[in-house]
Amino acid sequence: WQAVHNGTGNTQYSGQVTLGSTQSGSSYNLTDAGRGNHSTYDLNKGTPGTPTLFSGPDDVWGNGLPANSETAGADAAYGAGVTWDYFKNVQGRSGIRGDGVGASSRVHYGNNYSNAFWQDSCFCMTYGDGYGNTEPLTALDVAAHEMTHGVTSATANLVYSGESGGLNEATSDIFAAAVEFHANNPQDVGDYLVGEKIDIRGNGTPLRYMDEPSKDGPSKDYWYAGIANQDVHYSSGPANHWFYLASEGSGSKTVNGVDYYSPTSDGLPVTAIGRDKAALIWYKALTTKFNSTTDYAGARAGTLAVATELYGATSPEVKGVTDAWAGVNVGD
Ligand code: ASN
Ligand code: ZN
Repeated sequence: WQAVHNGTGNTQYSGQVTLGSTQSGSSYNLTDAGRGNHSTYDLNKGTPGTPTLFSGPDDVWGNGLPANSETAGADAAYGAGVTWDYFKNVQGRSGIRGDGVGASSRVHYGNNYSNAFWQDSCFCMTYGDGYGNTEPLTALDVAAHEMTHGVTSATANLVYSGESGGLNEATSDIFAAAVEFHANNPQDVGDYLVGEKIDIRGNGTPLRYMDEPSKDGPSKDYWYAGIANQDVHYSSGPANHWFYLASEGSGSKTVNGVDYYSPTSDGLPVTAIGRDKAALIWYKALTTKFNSTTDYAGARAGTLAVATELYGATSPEVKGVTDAWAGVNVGD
């Protein structure tokens, strides 16, 4: 017989958490029946290898340390669960496709693999264990980033190159931040940094900064003609920056103990509309206005259309969205 359970995850990045699991006879496995049967598998360094569903005699997963092979599974399962809850409870979306069906997560991919990725073909996320100083890629914001690629594929399906590719990447960073804030986990507070815990550069700095994307080196703060030729992880910068400006406003601010400074291309201030409204506007634009070839001008038009429908043409929200786009050099 099978029963829905709540197990205990001892994660590397997010402390001790509750994980949805399934009891099958005298053993338990990491299939989350409360979230569309999302299942978490061990690739055991295979590429792709044969995935093994995490299972065992107790309902305790990992010990908080990467040397325990269950720990990455606990982090990945937690990230998928929190992201599921965010889209369901905040945006009203049941699962990546909106059909209540869970995806799957696969950890311990390959040897020294310092990345994570989403694939439509398997409806799954895959995580490496990292190389050198890099930690396993299973941090909460990385999981939310990858799972959001699934949502983007199922909705606007933004082509993964040119400006639409930058918007695709930004969508994953925007909801990575929104999920991290929503999780409200004291071990892993919400921030406008991406990948701050995995140390992918080996010097303790985050992978990306949304308040001023160019702090990472190659990411762009502002739109310019020709930005489409950049890698999608750099052309995402203006949209990430738009989300920060709309959420928190321009200039200096400290949020959850993290100091930010967000400039604008025109030097004019942006007044915040708040993170929840900015995320709602992006979600509705993604799912009802954007299409596969939406570019920055189209993202501006789509978000303004949503904000106008939700709050009215003369609302502070429409002004905030407009000013945040002007702040990243996207005008009419
Ligand atoms: N981790 C990367 C990403 O999700 C993998 C890729 O380049 N698609 O953006
Ligand atoms: Zn991505």
